[in-house]
Amino acid sequence: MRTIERYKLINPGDKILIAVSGGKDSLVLLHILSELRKKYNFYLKGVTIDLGIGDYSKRYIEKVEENYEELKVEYEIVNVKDEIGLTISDAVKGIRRRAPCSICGTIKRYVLNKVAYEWKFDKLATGHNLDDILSVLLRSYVRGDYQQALKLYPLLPGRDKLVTKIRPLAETPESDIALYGKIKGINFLEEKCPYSVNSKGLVHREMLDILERESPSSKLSMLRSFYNVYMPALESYYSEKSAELKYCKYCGMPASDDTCSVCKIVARVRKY
Ligand code: Q46
Ligand code: ZN
Repeated sequence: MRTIERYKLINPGDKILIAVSGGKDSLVLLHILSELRKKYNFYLKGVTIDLGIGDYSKRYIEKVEENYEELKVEYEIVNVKDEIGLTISDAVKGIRRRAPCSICGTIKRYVLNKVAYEWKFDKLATGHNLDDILSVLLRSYVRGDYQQALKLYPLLPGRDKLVTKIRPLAETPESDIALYGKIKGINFLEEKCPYSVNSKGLVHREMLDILERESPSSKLSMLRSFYNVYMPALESYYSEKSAELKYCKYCGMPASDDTCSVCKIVARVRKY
């Protein structure tokens, strides 16, 4: 509630689509938003992507369905193959040199935005937590990709076919989410995705944990100083350089050049 109110994430009457994966963060967020529906007066619907990662997909879909039904939240399961013509396993096998989670992340962001736009939702809520956001921030700092870091705010306003994104758990550490899930007895999938082994970002998380242990509340103050001090400076720097929104010539969705990153993945796998 503190994050929702501080960053004005929800307005009365909003239609909010929540992306639920079956893991603890998105399921905890589902339970919290479901409980807050009356207080903030918004409509909530869930969406889960069937990524086509073998039996793992079947197991997380079962788990999310149990939770949606328990909370009486309307939901839809969207099959990634119906949306882009490929499963995540097809894409990962077809592009060996790119990390699976990078391919999957690009595709998931695309599909979630596309359905939220087509279903006319005001906002798309995701379960990214404090540790997720700081580890991306650290990676973008290492790579010098500060434009990426500008997308890490709890509220990312949409425009045209880009739906507004909200991250109500942006200031909540992963450990608090795990504890909340345990206390509330939330039934989530403990099994990890088969592609998550060796995924990047673990070392950044460990560094952040060391920092927090040595100096408690470092994580939150690091995030707040980024939002309050560095972000405004970066925004004014990049606003002069930011290009107009372009559209993909194949699917019509927003893109940074004439082909969006998902149509590029599809073309590489299909070897056009
Ligand atoms: S589903 Fe996709 Fe995750 Fe699996 S391939 Fe990686 S990003 S780990 S949250
Ligand atoms: Zn496209």
